[in-house]
Amino acid sequence: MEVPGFSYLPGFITEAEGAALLQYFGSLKPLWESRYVGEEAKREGQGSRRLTRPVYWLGAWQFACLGYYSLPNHQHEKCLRAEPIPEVMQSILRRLAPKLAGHQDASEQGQAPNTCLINYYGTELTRDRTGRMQPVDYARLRMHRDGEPGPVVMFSIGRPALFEFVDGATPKDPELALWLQDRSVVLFSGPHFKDHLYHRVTRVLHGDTPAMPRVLEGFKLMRVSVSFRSVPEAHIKALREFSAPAQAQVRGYVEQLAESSAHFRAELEPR
Ligand SMILES: O=C(O)CCC(=O)C(=O)O
Repeated sequence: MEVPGFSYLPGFITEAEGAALLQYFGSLKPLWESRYVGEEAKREGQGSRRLTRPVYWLGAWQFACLGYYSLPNHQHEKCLRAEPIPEVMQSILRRLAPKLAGHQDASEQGQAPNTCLINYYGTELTRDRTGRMQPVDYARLRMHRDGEPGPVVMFSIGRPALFEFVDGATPKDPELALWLQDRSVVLFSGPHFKDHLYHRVTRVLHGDTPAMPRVLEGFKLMRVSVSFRSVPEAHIKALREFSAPAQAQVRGYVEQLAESSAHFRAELEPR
């Protein structure tokens, strides 16, 4: 499907690439971040604003508690240098370059995305009031806009997901809704799809194929999406370059990441 500012490419990712991506997603330990930490969390009620899904960022990590990168006012202390985008993703992005060029304005031509958000959608086994374990479906993403400049590229792996674009004034009535299939790619850009409409994921279909890796205890993974964006390199900083309050906000998360990541272990080492 192709309309100005939106492209949907079913089956763009090959079976071999899909398998390599799944193996890679399974090698990461995603974080289930909260929007508030520390004193703010106490005010809001601890855990009350957990994100709807565990996430992992590559290139630059944007922590929910610091707010996300967006132009023109949220550029500083939003992006912590993260692990590089792996070759399996880079080679799919290289094949997408001509398509991406059609979504880029003159100043963006030739620019490849330098950061991405990996979303892990699934169900969590939670104890109900009687003490029984019940699966709770968290596989959705609230309506939002991505604030980084330029087009967004998204990969979908796993169960089909209902992806919608909505106008903020009429959110009950999607302007575009489609089921994103396993191994598909979406690109969107421009004043209408990127800057005016919001996008969201409202459902992920249950089922057992493709087989998904186990990433977190008590969590059944159903789908993974990767959304690639571009952030100016000058705005991506090491932890020690953040102010003391920003470092304090994210240190607990970086310590968690460091348990399975040499990159984040190095971030914590004194210089
Ligand atoms: O999961 C998806 O397909 C959408 C992801 C998304 O909207 C985002 O990462 O900003």
